[in-house]
Amino acid sequence: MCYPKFPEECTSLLSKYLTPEVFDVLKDKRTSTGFTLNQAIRSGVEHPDSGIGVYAGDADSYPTFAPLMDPIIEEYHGFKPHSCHKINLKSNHFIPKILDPEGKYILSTRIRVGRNLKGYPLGPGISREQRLEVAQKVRQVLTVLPDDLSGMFYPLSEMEASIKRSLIKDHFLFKEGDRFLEAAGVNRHWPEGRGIFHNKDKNFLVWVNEEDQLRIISMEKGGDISSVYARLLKALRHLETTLEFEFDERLGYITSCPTNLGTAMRASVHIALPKLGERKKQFHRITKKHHLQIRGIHGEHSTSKEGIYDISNKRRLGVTEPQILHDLTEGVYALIHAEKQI
Ligand code: ADP
Ligand code: DAR
Repeated sequence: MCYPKFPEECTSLLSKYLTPEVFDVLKDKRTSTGFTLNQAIRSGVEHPDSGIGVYAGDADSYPTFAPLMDPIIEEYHGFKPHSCHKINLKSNHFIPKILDPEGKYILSTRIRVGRNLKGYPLGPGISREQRLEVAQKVRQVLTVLPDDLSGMFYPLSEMEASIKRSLIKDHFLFKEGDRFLEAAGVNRHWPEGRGIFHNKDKNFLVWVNEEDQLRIISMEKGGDISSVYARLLKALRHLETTLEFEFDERLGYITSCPTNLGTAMRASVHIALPKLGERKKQFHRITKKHHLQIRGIHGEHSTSKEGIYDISNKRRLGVTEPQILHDLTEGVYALIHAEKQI
């Protein structure tokens, strides 16, 4: 394996931190499941427009490739190597704030967490048989969820194209063919072992074997972050009684992309900010101050439409879940205030 060449304009954290010295230390290393540096960096080498450019093939990838992973984690999350992640899912310390009483700005709210089963490799490194085993185990647990969480699992391989298109259009189902995930080996044997669980109201959903083995999602129209969060906590309490998730004292919940470590939580609102959207500097100044990220209405790598944006927390590691919701609440409050002022 030779040292990869990154184009001048490449700004990925991989290109910044994979120095020739780090490469020499890591190039022949393998993790406990045999995952290599070449596999971990393939996405960022094939796609120099990556923001990060590296994926973990198993939990052991983080200690094995630490000279590369740690500086990327530190820069993305602002997380010091000697720090320890703190989880706070037990109590609802989040103090809700009425953000949009007339419903003029916030169209919908979604909170998701990524989880991976303990003892299995992650998406980039998992085998076909292991991925099917994960799907089977998760499906068994999902299909016995009680009350308002109860619903059905829909394997992607048995889903009609028209249903798939409509679920994606309505923001319920993951998009397919992400080139970064493709290059990382996450999409191998697609669509085998992939699917979506959702309840009758489609306000509780679980993606199975997309970028992570589970993406556990609570979402609803409007801006009631508290109600969305309470449903997610209830679902997690149920799932944690039977499923054991990959967890590390320092890095929190283990995920295939380093940007999702820790809480693995992304809390977002779809919000109409047509005037502020025309003032990019002011828009980004407010989101940066509250550690927020701007995405388009179809999630990552998509564009906004009619002044509607996906606003969500950037940091997931080194912050607790209530702190993430606090960042989002305060940030959205400031964005709505700025929109009203214009
Ligand atoms: P993830 O949040 O799982 O990392 P994406 O950013 O790709 O992934 O978003 C996944 C889907 O969820 C996309 O269709 C996106 O439009 C939708 N989505 C995200 N936030 C919201 C929201 N607040 N309301 C409705 N849909 C949302
Ligand atoms: N596209 C990859 C991943 C960035 C974070 N998004 C995730 N994990 N979905 C990149 O390096 O830009």
